[in-house]
Amino acid sequence: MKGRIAFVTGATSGIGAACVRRFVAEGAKVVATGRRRERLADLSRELGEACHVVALDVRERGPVERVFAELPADFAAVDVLVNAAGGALGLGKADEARVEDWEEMIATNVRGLALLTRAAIPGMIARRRGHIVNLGSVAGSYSYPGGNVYGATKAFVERFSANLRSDLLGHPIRVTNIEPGMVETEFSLVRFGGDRAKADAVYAGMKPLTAEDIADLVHFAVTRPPHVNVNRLEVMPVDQAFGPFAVHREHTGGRGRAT
Ligand code: NDP
Ligand code: 8X3
Repeated sequence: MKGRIAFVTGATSGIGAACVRRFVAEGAKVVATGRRRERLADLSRELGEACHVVALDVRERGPVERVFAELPADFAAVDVLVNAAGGALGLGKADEARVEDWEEMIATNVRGLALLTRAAIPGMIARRRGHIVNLGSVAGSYSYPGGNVYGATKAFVERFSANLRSDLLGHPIRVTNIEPGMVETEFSLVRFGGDRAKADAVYAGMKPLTAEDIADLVHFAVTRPPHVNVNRLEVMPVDQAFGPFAVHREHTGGRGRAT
């Protein structure tokens, strides 16, 4: 990673923060971004000159479009973009979920990720060097109750990543979608609106992935030889797997059958 410059969104917590620390430990320079300024200041103090921090809300189009042009010269030639900013809000079924949560997930996980990527690509093409790493999810491929819009935003990330590969064919720019299952970060705390007991219950009695496990996969993808593109990496804890298809039977009660 020596001589490389990474730009990481969602760097104030979890997977993004772990990527920043891993990249710096491997000799890269990193632009770390997120909304919480105090966390960014902590990261800057911890990592020193190798880490340049920028407060950035990926939902704000103007700042996102300007952010690469406004970087200091020694951080400007970004060749790795890690789109980690995002998350889930709520676990309510489609008829009871908060519409505001849906709007915010779409604004961050879909629109923000797309805008950031769009802003990063021209510089990568000009420098003939680049790698876009997106944080998708198993929720983009597999359905679960209450996953409704969150899973759909991650399906977008998977398709957008693949479509980027089509558009970037002929340029030496790589695109990878990392698709984790359960990773213990602030993800569930955010999903459940700060309810610590509910968040802890998600990981109770099982061994989840860690943010460092995912940073390790991101590092793996970006350190393959230049002719190798890791398209998708799906990963789960050993303690997580798939369920059978759900079938509604009338004798179990619950909602009535469509007539
Ligand atoms: P965390 O909640 O720990 O981190 C989320 C990060 O996103 C924070 O740094 C937060 O920073 C940032 N963020 C949220 N909204 C915005 C915004 N509008 N603008 C800029 N930054 C924002 O969760 P994870 O680290 O687990 O999640 C990282 C990514 O990985 C997400 O996209 C998530 O969907 C995905 N993922 C997570 C899994 C898990 O089980 N944990 C599994 C699969 C995928 P701040 O609030 O300071 O802005
Ligand atoms: C996060 C993983 O299974 O909670 O994307 O949706 S899951």
